[in-house]
Amino acid sequence: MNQFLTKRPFLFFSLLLILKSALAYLVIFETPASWLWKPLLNELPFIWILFCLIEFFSAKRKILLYMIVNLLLTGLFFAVIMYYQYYGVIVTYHALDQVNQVTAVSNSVFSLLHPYYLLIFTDIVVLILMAFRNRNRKMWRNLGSLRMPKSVTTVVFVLSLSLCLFQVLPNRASMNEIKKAEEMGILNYEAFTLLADEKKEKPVDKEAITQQAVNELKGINEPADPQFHGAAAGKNLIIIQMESFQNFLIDLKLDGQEVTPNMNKLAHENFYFNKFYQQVGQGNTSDAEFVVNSSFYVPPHGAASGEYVDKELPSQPRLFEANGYDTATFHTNIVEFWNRGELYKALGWNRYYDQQFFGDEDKIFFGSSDEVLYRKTSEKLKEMDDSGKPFYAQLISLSAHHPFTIPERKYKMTLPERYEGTMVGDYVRAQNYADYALGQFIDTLKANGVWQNSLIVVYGDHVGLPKFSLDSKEAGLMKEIYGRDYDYSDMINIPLIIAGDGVTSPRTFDQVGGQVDVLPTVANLMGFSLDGQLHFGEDILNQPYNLLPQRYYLPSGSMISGEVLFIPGNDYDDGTQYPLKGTDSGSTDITEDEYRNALDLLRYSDSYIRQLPDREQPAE
Ligand code: GP9
Ligand code: MN
Repeated sequence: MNQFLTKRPFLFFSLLLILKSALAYLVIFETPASWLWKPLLNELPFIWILFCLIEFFSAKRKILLYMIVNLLLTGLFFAVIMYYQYYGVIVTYHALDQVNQVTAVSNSVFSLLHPYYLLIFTDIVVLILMAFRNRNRKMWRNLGSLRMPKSVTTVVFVLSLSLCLFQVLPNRASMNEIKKAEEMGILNYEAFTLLADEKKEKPVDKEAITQQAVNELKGINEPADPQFHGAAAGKNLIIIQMESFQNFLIDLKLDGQEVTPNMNKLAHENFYFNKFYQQVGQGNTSDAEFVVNSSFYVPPHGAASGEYVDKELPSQPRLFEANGYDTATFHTNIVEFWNRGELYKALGWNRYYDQQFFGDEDKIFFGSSDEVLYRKTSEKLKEMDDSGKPFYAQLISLSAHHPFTIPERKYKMTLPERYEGTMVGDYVRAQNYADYALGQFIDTLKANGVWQNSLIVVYGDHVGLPKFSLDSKEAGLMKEIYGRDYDYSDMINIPLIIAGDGVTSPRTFDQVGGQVDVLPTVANLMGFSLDGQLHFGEDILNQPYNLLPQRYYLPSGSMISGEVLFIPGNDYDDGTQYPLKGTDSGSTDITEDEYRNALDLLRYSDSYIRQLPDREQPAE
């Protein structure tokens, strides 16, 4: 090996990096047959460009440079694999603004770390050890003299560069990021996203972005006399955002044991939407807070709490305040996480309660347990209710957070043996605990009278069990739960429940809805006018048709409408139509017009927000 390494470092390191890219391809792309030739064709040219540069410019420390490039590219492949395992996304430099949160989510990161992925660093450890062995030192030092002939390097360089351009240029307009990375090659894709400044895209003129234009794109008409208008007028609004709560939990029984009895009861005694979908992006929980409270879509890159917070956002807290309400939001983590302090100002909340208020009593993961969240919040809500001024309060639960390994003292159920030690089992048990805590909250509010004065809205913030994170045993357990393979549309399916004494009755709605629809639906129930407040969601108590653009957790250009989830290929024509699972009626394909309209809606939302006036910053 020594000989090969020292005489032919170009080939030696090429071989290593090809094997590493093959591992990434095996994990990420669903085309196992191509796992070896694709990396050869797609990754090697980029690697060779770097290696040629070393050959051109370095004499003395050549091996050291090869080792550094090897380390950097290995680190990149490793990050890509790990990130994909959690989010199903090819990570790019855009995720770097999340780095400061990596320590906070370190237990999530470690739970995803299959030891076998660490093998990707084996060669680096071995090479470093070899370099320090005494008898090798001299040999390493002399390597500078061994250069590839300049003519060969030049030919390889020009060929590699041409091949890279040949892979990047035809695929740059591709809609679906995973396809794009597969066609371009992962390294080319990384370089391309870094160099192509997508913010340059010209925004849609703000004069053109009207409610009428949005409604036309969505193909809806607002009824003159909507049902349930003002049915909850004068009530408080309490919105509970449940961490990682997916819809399959509703009515789930494991060997006869009900997992979420309180949510089930709430769903069956009230309005329950079972075809409701997440619309979050990189900002996860905080994006769900943003979408629900603004009725805008998440930005093309980054978290809304990073991208949009300089703006004075038209929002649900502002709408309630304008109608005489007090507003407050409650979460047991610190407010700096996800830059929420700024997000809350942009959304116009009157107050927030974070770790400073909840303390660190009974901590699970980032903050106090859901039991503490609900207990302390219910006291506050009681005070607010007694003040005579109606309120809008949002609660963000936290205990059922990835990796779902809640402490044993919080176990409220016994898992069937086959679920023990799996992420599916841990997830179910954490949600069972979250449901237990929610049950206490409901009981307290019913006992102290706040429940009777309030409209309650409950939904899940986002997926807890990404399809990409499951090993084969866990995929088997999901199959047992669903009675079929667990698929994309299941993954992003969350429940929405609306409950209010004298307002709701037992009823399950099966039209499609998404987080963006909460604001207009609630506004109608409260009897508030949305004239002059642009919203991309719709009142799902009055609109049978919906069109929900998706991004991030599914490739850009994905969308749900009718009975179908559509995921594009490079564009519409090579996309895939996935009938929503569990729908009996025949599904009609999503049309190209609907697809283009969904993309326009995303552009409209982003353009509108970017042209809003900046928020007034208080003088220092
Ligand atoms: C912590 C919470 C983390 O405050 O937002 O949840 P996540 O965004 O990772 O789902
Ligand atoms: Mn979350």
